[in-house]
Amino acid sequence: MSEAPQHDPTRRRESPPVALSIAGTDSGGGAGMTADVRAFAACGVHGAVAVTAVTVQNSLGVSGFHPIPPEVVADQIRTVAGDMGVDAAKTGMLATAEIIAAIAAVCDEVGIGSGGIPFVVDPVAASMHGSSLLADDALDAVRTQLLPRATLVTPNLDEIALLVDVKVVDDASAREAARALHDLGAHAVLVKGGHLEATSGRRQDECVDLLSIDAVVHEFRSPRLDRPHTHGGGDSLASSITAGLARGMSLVDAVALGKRYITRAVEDSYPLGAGHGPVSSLWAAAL
Ligand code: PXL
Repeated sequence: MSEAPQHDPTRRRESPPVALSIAGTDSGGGAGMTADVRAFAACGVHGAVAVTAVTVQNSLGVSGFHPIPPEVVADQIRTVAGDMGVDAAKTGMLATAEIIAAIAAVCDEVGIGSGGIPFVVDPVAASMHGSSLLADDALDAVRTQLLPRATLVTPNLDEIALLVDVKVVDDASAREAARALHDLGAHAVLVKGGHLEATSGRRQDECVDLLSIDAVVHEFRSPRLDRPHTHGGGDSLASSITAGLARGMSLVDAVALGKRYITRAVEDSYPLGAGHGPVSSLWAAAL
């Protein structure tokens, strides 16, 4: 018979590393900062949040979003950084150019990004159902105000096409996309091959992500899992990498952690509602 867990009433933990999610909410609990905070916890990191927008959504899609005033977004970042400190930060849905400008200014103020506190930019443009989560005139703000501050940018193939007008179809175009994103100022680029059709020379059963650091390229291979419920997958990969950076890992080790996390989360993804369910972190529950 297994023994009951021993509790030590005198035990006090040290503060864990802190990661900050600068992102939108998802009322369905699948994506955005809801996914980020779950990934942070599963990867051993405390999650703080600066909410950029409230979305109204369920498994069938996003039916509305309401941006938070830019100064309130900035104040959330300032107040967290000034008290508990931030070991790494990550952006997701940012909604408007004004919010991006406020984030850029406060990041400079508190030392996030630009070679200081690791700063992961996940350039979220749309939901998996195609709803826009970023105003059209805000793309340029991502290019000019976020990428130059980014330790790592984690675009999917659609976001690459929007940001640098490169259609990624193979390894050569993935490297071209990474170079174009470096040219915009990003220190490192993760080109996620998950949506890339298997082409000649590529195995059907794996997806390959390219991590380019100062134009030195590392490949990450993982099994290609055919699952219908992948809502929040991109957010979860970027936030688990952020957790690794908050723990003091190198970029290569943090991306390896992120790949382990997302592979398991997609493997365990579950149906919810009538539409797309989320990737899961429930397997990480130890109790
Ligand atoms: O997965 C991208 C994303 C990010 N943030 C929020 C979202 C979504 C997708 O729906 O709703 C708030």
